[in-house]
Amino acid sequence: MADVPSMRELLGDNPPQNWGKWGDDDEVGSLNYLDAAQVLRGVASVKDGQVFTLQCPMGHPHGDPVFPGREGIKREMVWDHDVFESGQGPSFPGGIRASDDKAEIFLQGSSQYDALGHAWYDDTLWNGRHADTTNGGGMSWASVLPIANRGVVGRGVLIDMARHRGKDWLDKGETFTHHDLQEAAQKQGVTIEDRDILLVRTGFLKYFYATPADEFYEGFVEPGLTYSRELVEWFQDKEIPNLVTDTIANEVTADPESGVLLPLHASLLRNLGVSLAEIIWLDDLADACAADGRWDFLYTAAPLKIHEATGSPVNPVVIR
Ligand code: UVW
Repeated sequence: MADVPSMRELLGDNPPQNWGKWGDDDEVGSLNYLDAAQVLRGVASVKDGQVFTLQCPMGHPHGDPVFPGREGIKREMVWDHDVFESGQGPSFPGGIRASDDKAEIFLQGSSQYDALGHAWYDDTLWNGRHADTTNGGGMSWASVLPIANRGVVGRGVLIDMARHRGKDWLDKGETFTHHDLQEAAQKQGVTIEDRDILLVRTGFLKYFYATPADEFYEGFVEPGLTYSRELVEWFQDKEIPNLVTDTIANEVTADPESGVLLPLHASLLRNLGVSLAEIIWLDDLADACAADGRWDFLYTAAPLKIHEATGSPVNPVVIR
């Protein structure tokens, strides 16, 4: 730990940054790139009318994939047949009965969008606001609500890194760069265009569901994109609004060279305002894309409108 540099030391004093670009009060960041022209570009990539929903189920019998320290949904029935039969349920005129349940969830514990204020360093969040805006019971700045209000719609492009490397899933800690993404894109016959919503499949969720939890979490380190200033500049130059992956945290868990944890959360989310969507199921979509060789589509997503929340469950819908 003593040898690990601080985030500032890793990213430098003048990292690529979009603070102020869309005004001092902006809370959705690079989603601003998704203007009407981008929506229409997404619509233009719909050819067959195939629909895919990308959420992982909450409460899967195998367990839910979550970052260590979090738990999957805890759901319980409030009304069921027995409750009514035992006379403990309400009695409604005419005799109608209903099932009802409630849940305790980590808002970052399922397929999710991160709020732009979700991760920070040097006490400062997206757009330069102080991290004390997370105090007091909720996020008074850059919560997930502005993203939920806005919605995410545009042309999505899927890069299948697992398929590219001939694997069912990438290994723990296996990394790749924007050069690898472009190489895979070229092999797939698709171009990552400016302002595309970038989906990257590693197969790691497939590994999660195929593996006992203790094996999956042992020495927890996911595969993923690895930090370099050049990679951040590539995101900036291409005006990527949203990174969507089938991993729990969108990037290799710890930067292999420095040991710094989640530097892309700092450099993409905090500094550029790139939205992060995590734990997104991409396997069925990838199979369909591989079958007909079309890797672009209309991507739509809207996290839940939860006041002052750090993130929210989401079920993105893709139409191709
Ligand atoms: C952490 O907050 C640690 O990760 P995530 O953004 O994946 O929820």
